[in-house]
Amino acid sequence: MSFSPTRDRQFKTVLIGDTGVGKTSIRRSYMGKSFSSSHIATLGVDFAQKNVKHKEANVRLAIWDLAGQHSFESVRKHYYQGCHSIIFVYSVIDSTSFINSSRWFVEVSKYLKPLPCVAVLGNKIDLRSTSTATDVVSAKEGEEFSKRFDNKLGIPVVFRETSALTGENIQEIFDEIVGMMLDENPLKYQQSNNLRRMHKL
Ligand SMILES: Nc1nc2c(ncn2[C@@H]2O[C@H](COP(=O)(O)OP(=O)(O)OP(=O)(O)O)[C@@H](O)[C@H]2O)c(=O)[nH]1
Ligand SMILES: [Mg+2]
Repeated sequence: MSFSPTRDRQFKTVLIGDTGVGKTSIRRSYMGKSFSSSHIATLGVDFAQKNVKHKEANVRLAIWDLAGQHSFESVRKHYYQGCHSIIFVYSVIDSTSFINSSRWFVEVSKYLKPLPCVAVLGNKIDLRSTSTATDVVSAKEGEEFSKRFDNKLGIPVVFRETSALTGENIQEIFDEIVGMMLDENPLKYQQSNNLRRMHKL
């Protein structure tokens, strides 16, 4: 698909969440790359770009995959600016990462006003049935957290449970995110900002 900056749409999204929840693995799965079972912590940021067709629109999606370690906040803050969506990721077998989603909300709210549309992903569902942890996160808990964006802040939100290992819901969630960004950024507004944003990716 060839990209035309005047005709097509350009969107930026960021993946955030605790270290080890699977942000890089989700990005890699979406890009069609093989799953890696080792955790090589992202240092600062990683980036990927994909051209996708959504209904009639051609979209170039830039995905910034931010390091989850809290010490990298000074790096992350530069990448929130100009985002069209935020993807919060936690692991369903790590309740601390779920509780910390509220901390991620606080961090991103500091740098991005108003917040754009949001996706909440409960990742590693392939491990839930075999996990020995007593405090796995249920789909209901994840959904309740995500509903706060819509109910309290009026921000469009989508919630899904995913597995970067099996690929479950990965393509689907990115399709939904692109759909939300298109709805939230009508073409007229987008065209006037397209070129400027291209250079700020
Ligand atoms: N079984 C299973 N393992 C996963 C899944 N997603 C990620 N992992 C594993 O979890 C570990 C951490 O994954 P990463 O994708 O590197 O995590 P991250 O969120 O990018 O971590 P940071 O870069 O440190 O912020 C790796 O060992 C992955 O193989 C999943 O859906 N299922
Ligand atoms: Mg990573």
